[in-house]
Amino acid sequence: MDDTEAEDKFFEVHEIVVPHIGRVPITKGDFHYLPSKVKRWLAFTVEWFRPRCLYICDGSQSEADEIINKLMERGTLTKLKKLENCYLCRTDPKDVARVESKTVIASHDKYTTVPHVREGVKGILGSWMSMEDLNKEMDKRFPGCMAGRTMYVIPFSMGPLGSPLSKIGVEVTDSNYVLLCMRMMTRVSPRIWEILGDKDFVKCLHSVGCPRPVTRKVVNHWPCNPENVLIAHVPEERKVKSYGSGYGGNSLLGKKCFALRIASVIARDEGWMAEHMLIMSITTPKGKEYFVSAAFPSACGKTNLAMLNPNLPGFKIQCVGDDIAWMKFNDKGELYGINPEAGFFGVAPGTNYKTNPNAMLTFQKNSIFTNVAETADGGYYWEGLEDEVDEHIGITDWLGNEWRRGMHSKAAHPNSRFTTPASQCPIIHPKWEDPEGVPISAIIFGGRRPTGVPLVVESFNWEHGVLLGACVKSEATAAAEHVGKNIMHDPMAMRPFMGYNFGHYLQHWLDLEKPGRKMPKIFHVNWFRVDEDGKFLWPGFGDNIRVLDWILKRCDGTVDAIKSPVGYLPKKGDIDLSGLSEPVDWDQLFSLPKHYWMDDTRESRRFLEDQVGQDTPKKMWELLAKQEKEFSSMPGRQISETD
Ligand code: OXD
Ligand code: MN
Repeated sequence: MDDTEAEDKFFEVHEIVVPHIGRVPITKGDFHYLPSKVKRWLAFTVEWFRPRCLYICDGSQSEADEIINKLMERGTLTKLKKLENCYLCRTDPKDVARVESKTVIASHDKYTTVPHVREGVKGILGSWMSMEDLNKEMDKRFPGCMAGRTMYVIPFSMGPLGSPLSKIGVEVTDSNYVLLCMRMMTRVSPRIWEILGDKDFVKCLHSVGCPRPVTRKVVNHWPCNPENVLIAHVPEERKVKSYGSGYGGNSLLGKKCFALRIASVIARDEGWMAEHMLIMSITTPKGKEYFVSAAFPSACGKTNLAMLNPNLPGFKIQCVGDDIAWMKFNDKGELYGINPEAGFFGVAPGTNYKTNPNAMLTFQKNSIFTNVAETADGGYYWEGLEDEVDEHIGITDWLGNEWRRGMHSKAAHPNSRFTTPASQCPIIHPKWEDPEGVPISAIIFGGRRPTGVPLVVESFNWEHGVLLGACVKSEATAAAEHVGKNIMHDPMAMRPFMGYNFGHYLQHWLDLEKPGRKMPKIFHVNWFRVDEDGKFLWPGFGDNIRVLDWILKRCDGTVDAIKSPVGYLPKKGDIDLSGLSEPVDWDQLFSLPKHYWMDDTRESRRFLEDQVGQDTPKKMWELLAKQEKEFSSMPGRQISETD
C-alpha cells in the first residue's frame, strides 16, 4: 500500500478517475475495499464500457428494495399483490430464452474447445470462435455499451461462502433485473472482497447493449439488443463476455456460463466435475439416507425430481440443488457434491401443486416471475394451473394481452420462469450449504425418450456409465431457441454447456476412476416412454420414488438384476408398484425392441463419429461394439425377459 492509498482509507471514495473518460461517480459502495486486482479490472472495464456511474453491490435487502422500487416505477416489474414481495417481469418478446446459436467459446487452439467433427458436419457440442474474432466482435459491441447507464458491480460466490469447493466471480452488468436475480441465484456479499484477497476470480462482463441515447425501440421497459446477442466464454482467461440479452442463462452469468462452461474447464484442470445435475437426498423408511445426483437435459423435470413428493410411504426427500452440481473426490476416495447456486430458476409452465408442491411453496414470497401470465387479483398463471386457479378470474397473458382459457395462444411463455431463493424450499436439506458438500452414492442420467428406452437401467460399471451419459438424448426444449419435438443428442445433458472438447471431457470422466476411489453407480432413467396411443407408460412425478428405491437397493446390493445388452434391468417385482392408481405394463416399460436398439446403437456410434471423431476415447468404441454385437446375436424381435 503506498502513502496515498493509506490516506485514502480514511474516507470513502465516491468517484474514480479513468483514463480517457475522467471522473466516474460511485453511487454506492466504497472502491477502497475492493481487492487491487478487482480495482484494476474495473478501471479498465469502465474505460471500455463508459457507464455513467458505478454501483458496488452488497447483496443486502435494502439494496434489493431500492432496485425493486426503481424497476416498479419504470414499469419493468409489477407487484403481484396476492403474494408477499413477489414481482412479475415481462421481457421484450424477442428476449425469452438462452440463445445457443450465439453462444461461443473462444480459445487459442480450436480443438481444446470443440472436437474434430466429420468433414461437412456441423458440430453441436460447443461453438468455437478464435480469440481474434472474439476480440473483433466484442470491439463492435462493448466500447461505450453502458453509456448513460449504471454499471452494477456484483461480487458473488458460487457455493457456500468460503467453502473449499466454492469459486468466486464478479459480474459487471447494466441490468438491475440481473442484479435482483443474481442475489437470489448466487451468494452476493461484501465478504467476498475479503475472501478474495489477491486471488483470481472469474470475470463476468454483461451488457444489455442499449447505450443511451437509445436508438432502438425498447419494448416492455426491457432494454436488449437481440440482433447483436453474443455470449462468449474465454475459459483460458476465466472470463465471460455477454452482450445483448437480459434473460436467464444469457445474463445471470454465475449459472450456465460460469458454473458449467467455465467451471467444467476449471474442474478438468483441478480434477473434479462441474455438471448439469440436481442433488437430492432420499431417506428410506429404515432411516438410511442417500444422496444422488441426476443429469437431465433442460426442461425434463429436473426441478420436479429434486423436490419430489414421494408416493411411497415412509420415504423422505430433501433437496440440495436442482440444476448444477460441483463434485469432487475427497481424500478417502468418496465423491462429495455441492450445489453452487443459491436459488432456483425454474420453468414455470407445468409446475403446480400436483407436479411440484415444494416448488410452489418455495415461490410464494420474495420471488420474481418472468414472462408468466397474471391474474386479475394479482397472482401468477401459466399452463398447468388450470385446476388451481379460479376459472372465472381474468387473465393477462405474458405479452400483456387479455387471455381466456381455450384460446389458441399460450398464457405464459413456454420458457417463463420463477426465480426464488433455495432457502425457502420447505424440503431444502439442512446440509445444502455444508462447505464439505454431501456424499454422492449414485449418478442418474435421463431424457425424454418416447420409445424404446426402459424405465431404468444400471450401467455395468463406471466406464459403461460414461457411455450411458454420452448417449443421452431428449426431445427438444423451450429453454433455448429450439422448436418441435425432435429427439436431440444431449450427451451428459451438457450439450449446450460444454466448456471444452467433449471427447476430452469423456476422457476426464473415465480418468476419474482410480484405485481406492468409491465410484458411484451410474443409472439411466426414462419417465417418458409412451404406448402406441402416445399415452405415458409410467405415471412419473411422485411415483418416481419407486425407481429411486430400486436404485438405492442396487447401491446397497440388496436386489439382483438382469443383465441385458444395455445394462442391468430390474427383475419383475423388484420395483415397488403397490398402491399405484393405475396398473403399469411392466413388459412394455422394460422391453428392448431389437431393431430399435440395433438402430439406436448404430446411431450413437454415428453421432460420436460425426461429432467427436478422433477425440472419442477408445473405450467408447469398444463398449458400443460390444453392445451392437450382443443385440445382433439376440434371437427374436424383442428382449423383454425381465422376470
Ligand atoms: C436451465 C436450462 O435454465 O437448463 O436450467 O436451460
Ligand atoms: Mn438447466
